[in-house]
Amino acid sequence: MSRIVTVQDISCVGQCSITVALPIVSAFGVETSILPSAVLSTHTGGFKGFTFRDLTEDMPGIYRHWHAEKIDFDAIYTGYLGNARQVDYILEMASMVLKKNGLLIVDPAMADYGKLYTGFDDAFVAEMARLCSHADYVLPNISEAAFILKEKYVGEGYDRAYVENLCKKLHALGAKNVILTGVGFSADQLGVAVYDGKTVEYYFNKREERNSHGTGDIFASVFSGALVTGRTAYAAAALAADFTVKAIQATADDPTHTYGVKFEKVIPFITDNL
Ligand code: PXL
Repeated sequence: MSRIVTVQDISCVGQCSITVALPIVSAFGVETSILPSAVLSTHTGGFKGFTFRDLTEDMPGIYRHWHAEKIDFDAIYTGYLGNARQVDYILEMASMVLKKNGLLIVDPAMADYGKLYTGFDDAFVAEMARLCSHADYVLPNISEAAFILKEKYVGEGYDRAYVENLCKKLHALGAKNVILTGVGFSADQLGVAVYDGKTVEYYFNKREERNSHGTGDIFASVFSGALVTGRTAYAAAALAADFTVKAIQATADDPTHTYGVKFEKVIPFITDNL
């Protein structure tokens, strides 16, 4: 059985980050440990006055303890980080507790629609780019890829050359495999591009009307669970895309539910297909 540790924040309310990763990765039958990067009362998208406790300085003590206890992991899966200094700690942690041939999966959760999330700046982007350069798998959306590479963000109307340039440059940066999310070449299509350094493959669904918060975290969690249980990157990305669409659809009957999506209702889609 695999053991994975996920490094991201605890947004106490908000259906994102650790509150998504724990149930989803666990649904694959994978033991899921956590290293919280920060504790917030809610996520930062659309709430005002949220609390924020930065846990950067707790991190080294936590993974050094694991190392002393000879606890190690098949994968480290990182998401939203509370501070640029956490990148050095994650790399040290990987050198101490990631198994030989273990996977570093990095979701550079920091931007959407061409804008950085509240609280992030260029220095943070530079450190996230450095973390991506060490990753076995990176899972940026187009905004995050553009920030990391200092490329122009194009919201719509881009072509395959634009998408494949982002994939190839992320690979040239050092990321061994690239899963670029939020890709669509027409108004009714949305999906992913998967690049292993040789070929770019696409997987699309019909685009849902609603833009929803936390879907990047849901995608990355399904992808990570599927990958460590033996699926190929393409199959894991396709499953993650399908799950994310179903979670958005499961929320469609409740227009007042705006801060996240009801992924809980879709967990059987994972367990029924194991
Ligand atoms: O869903 C990404 C995410 C995770 N954690 C926090 C966030 C966001 C996006 O805004 O604010 C705290």
